[in-house]
Amino acid sequence: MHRTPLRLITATAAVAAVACVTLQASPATAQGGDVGGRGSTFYLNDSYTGTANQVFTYGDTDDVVYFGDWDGDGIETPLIRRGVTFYVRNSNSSGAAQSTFIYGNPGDVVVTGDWDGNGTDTLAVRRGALYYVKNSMTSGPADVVMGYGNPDDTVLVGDWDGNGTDTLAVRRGNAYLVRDVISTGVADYTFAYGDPGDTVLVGDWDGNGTDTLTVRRGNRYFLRNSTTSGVADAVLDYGNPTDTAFSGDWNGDGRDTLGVRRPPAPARPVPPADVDCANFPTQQQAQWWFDAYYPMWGDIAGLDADHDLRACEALP
Ligand SMILES: [Ca+2]
Ligand SMILES: [Ca+2]
Ligand SMILES: [Ca+2]
Ligand SMILES: [Ca+2]
Repeated sequence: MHRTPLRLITATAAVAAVACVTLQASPATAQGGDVGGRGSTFYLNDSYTGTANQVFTYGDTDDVVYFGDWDGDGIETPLIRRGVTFYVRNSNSSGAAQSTFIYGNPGDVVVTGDWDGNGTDTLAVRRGALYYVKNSMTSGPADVVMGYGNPDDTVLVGDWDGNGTDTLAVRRGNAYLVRDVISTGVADYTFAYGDPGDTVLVGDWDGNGTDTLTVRRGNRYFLRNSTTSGVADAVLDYGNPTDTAFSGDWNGDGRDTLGVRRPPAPARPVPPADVDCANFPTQQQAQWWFDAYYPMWGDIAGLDADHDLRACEALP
């Protein structure tokens, strides 16, 4: 697929050496696999500003979620997996699944990509070093079975050569072994990027049609626009260090940007409304109650008439 022209990404530094930044733990994720994390709310950003411009809910907090272009309109949207059933949604908006289908076995590892270059992303099931590639979102046998890498390799999916088809790369530490065809064989080339412990994302950051890597450390992202060894082309901060981040083209402009998945906020206790100082035998007990609710709800029970943050001062 031909992509839109390059647009420069605003970055906090033009170039930075990747290896000199302190590593921070963050959830593992990679384009092609499920996004990981928890939460049914998805915050998508079409640029690298501080606020998501598309926010919606889909599925349940603990669902396994993938993002891809299931209908070929250029926009990547969510897909939920529950066992062998996949629930497709083709817009980044809150709502129900638009179609469902069955594929693979419950224990299979699933990756997604546009294996045949027709513009739609579909599934491949991984069993060890074998990939059962399917070119349609339907039940039935695989279209291609291929072997690549070792059973314990981390696998990434991307269009590394920009020819419109997604293929595999396996990661070993900070080395990436890239293959540009969907067939059994050895790597076409290898490059190194970042540190072995880095979280990595795959995407077309500059919109030139080729997918490349970004490594993530905390809420800092080190973008590189070629699958070659070297330092970051751009560095930027986004979201919170605890976010589960993933990448995709949320608006069909040919450029991949970030999204985060967050679990719902913990339920807040509902403060009782009919409490007053007569409910407490001592000032200290009234104070405990007051201190529990005051930070979020204020003096809802009117225990601090003189507003000095001491509750029920007339109590013993
Ligand atoms: Ca789509
Ligand atoms: Ca396809
Ligand atoms: Ca390709
Ligand atoms: Ca690119």
